Amino acid sequence: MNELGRLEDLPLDYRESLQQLNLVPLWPSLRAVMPPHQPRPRTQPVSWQYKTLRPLLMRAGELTPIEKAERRVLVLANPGHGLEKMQASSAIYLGMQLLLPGEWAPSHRHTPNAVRMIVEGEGAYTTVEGEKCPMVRGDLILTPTGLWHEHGHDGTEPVVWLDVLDLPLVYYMEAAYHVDGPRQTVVSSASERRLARGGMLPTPVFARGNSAYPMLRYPWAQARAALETMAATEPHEEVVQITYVNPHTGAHALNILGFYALMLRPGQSVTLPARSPAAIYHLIEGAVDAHVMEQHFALDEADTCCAPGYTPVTLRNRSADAPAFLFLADESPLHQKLGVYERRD
Ligand code: GTQ
Repeated sequence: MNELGRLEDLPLDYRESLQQLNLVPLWPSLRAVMPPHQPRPRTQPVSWQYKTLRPLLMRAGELTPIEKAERRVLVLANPGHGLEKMQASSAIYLGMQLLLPGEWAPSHRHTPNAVRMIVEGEGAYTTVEGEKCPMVRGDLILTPTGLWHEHGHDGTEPVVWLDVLDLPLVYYMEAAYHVDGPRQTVVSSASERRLARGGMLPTPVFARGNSAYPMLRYPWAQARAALETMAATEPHEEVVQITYVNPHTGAHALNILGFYALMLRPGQSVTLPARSPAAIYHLIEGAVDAHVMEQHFALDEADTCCAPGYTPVTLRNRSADAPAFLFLADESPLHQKLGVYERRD
């Protein structure tokens, strides 16, 4: 590959003339914006230990009342992007949110899509567009773009969940904004029960237009049971994984980020192939070693790590007699829709 001309090779008066007219020569920057064969991600392999993060989150509970925070969140920021950017990867935002008993995080809606993965505690709920979704450890709750959502807590212990948003992408698009709203009236609950039978959908004849997001809560008990059934009935399947989908369309549950649950059999090790999207790994249950590039992360329950795209990730269950369960989020739907998705074996 031949060397391209540098900016310094150009006469100063020429560079100044270009600059004054808002013009830039491509060739000095061409290799940087499109490096040979594969990108150079800013996203670094990073892990966040729940044990070390939790006391700081609880301290935020003492330092900042919910009225002063609206959402009391510590953002899991990737230093490769600069902490102030609040990005785990180019498209993924991660935050640990704390709600204390009796607290209320008021209703709003925004353009970025969000999901919650419940980490700890009982008695909290999110109301999404009038549907009350109880928060139970391991549940996945969607708050898709534009839908009203608010969080409440009737229990007695702190509740913590992991927020996953496509905020960095929507912000980059200059399309991120929010609107505050009044407290919602609860009109329904349990979309997950209406839609819990695989291959069979409710078919109302006289109902009007269905929501683009028919299922808002994916209970962990059902996801875990699906994984255990898959592991038992498909013993030769190397990767025991489910994708959270929209049950009406079979497509990813949200448009931009993909969400999955993965089970490692006792003692199992799997290497997920290099794919273009970045991904995050959050341990719901068990003990797992994650190997990303030159980094080794010993994940315990509620720990989270991230991996850039274009790199394989090895996951190993450290227990020889118990399964391990992970929640994954990645940028696959975005890459697939844009036609840039790749797998490299
Ligand atoms: O709970 O609505 O972590 O609006 C960031 C922005 C959570 C939320 C975040 C949000 C929320």
